[in-house]
Amino acid sequence: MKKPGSANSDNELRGDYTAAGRDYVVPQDWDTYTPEMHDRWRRLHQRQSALAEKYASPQFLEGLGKLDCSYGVPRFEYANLVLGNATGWQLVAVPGFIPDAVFFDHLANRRFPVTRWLREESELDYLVEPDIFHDFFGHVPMLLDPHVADFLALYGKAGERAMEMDALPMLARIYWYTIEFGLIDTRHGLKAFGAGIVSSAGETVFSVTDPEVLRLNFDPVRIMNTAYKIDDFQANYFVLDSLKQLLSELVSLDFGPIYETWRDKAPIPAGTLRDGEKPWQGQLARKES
Ligand code: HBI
Ligand code: FE
Repeated sequence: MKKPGSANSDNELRGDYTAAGRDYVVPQDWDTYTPEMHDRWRRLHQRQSALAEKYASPQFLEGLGKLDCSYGVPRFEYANLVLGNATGWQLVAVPGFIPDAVFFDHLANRRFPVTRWLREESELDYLVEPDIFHDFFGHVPMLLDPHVADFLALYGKAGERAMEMDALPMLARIYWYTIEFGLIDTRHGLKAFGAGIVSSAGETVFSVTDPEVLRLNFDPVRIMNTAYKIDDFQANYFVLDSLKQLLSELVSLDFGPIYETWRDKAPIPAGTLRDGEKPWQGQLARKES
């Protein structure tokens, strides 16, 4: 990971880290968001919530409905009332990307770090780093789901061992292919629940309607060995049968031997079906105009 730095120069992370302590938590300073920013949030929210109605999972929609964040940049202290009651999670504001160990420690303690800055007008469709729209709109609705809530805390607790064992990339792929880019098979067809998908207009439609892209059944060990893309739509997605599967298949897994077996081997390139492997087969979502 890159070292957190100051605002906006090449190779440095965006965001102001000067006020950040050891836990990287900063005040949200909600009063400093401008009317232009609130308007930009409203437009992003409107576009993505309309797409979510068609293509996102019921749990995402249920969570989004409880957050009441369509009017402008949301206040974390209000969301925390809803979250605290539902699953015991709390949001903390951070300047942007934070070091792995700090990130894991927050998650292990049911604190979700949310970036405080909002993307620029020229970046409505695409950006690499997480901003407040990605972090809040994408992640917070799912934190209201009890399975995701418990899974993420468990993921946070798993971080330390993965770092000690030099296997962080393997663990990080679990997060990537579920929390960020996960799909779920529902009675109403294929739906998206990953934050990276639901916060992106293009990928929301692509991930659940494209007839060509590779989709595989959820399989934690396969996921830990699958490379991913950070600057383009994913070349493969993993499909859950239910959010319960996140916990049921992961709590029983002994990560130590898995890390030892694969950490020094090259991962499977994204988008590759291996010999004898069967892709996920089920009902795609229909592309609506
Ligand atoms: N920091 N703010 C922020 N958001 C992330 O998603 C994040 C991070 N630091 C580390 C990190 N993700 C990942 O590298 C870990 O999940 C491995
Ligand atoms: Fe994210």
